[in-house]
Amino acid sequence: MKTSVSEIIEIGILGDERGNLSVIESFIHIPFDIKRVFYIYSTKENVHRGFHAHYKTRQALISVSGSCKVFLDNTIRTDEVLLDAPNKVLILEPNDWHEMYDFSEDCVLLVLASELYDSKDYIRDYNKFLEVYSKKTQEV
Ligand code: T46
Repeated sequence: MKTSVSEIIEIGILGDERGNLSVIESFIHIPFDIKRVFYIYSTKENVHRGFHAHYKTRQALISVSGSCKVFLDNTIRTDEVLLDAPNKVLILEPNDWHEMYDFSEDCVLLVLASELYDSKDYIRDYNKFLEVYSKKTQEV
């Protein structure tokens, strides 16, 4: 388990007179195979989402439109990341407790995930998260 909280990858912007295009390929730009894609949008004012970690799933978060903030906690460190550009990719490891908030009205938060959806992969109780990860994170 890594001990640094946030890993931000800046991907290239392929621009020409028509506008921009950015690309994310498994194992080239992000360190896992993409099995699932979902996106969060039309988020109401003052909404906070997330409040969990995972057992197995690794994820990449990109605000492809607008902006939002992500709070991260890996039991050793906490961090707050502003996702405000479509070429900024936040890698979330399973042991990153995360909360998303301050969504702009036009925010479209794209999430690439390493696993298919499984509700049993979620740790939604903060004390359980500490129990599962505090020792493992310190062992690195
Ligand atoms: C995460 C953050 C960044 C599904 O049925 N399939 C799916 O693939 C997903 C992602 C969700 N759902 C269902 C489960 C809930 O009934 O959609 C509903 C909303 O999901 P949730 O409350 O988990 O949404 P967030 O924004 O709290 O968390 C989501 C992801 O679930 C989670 O993996 O890391 O975005």
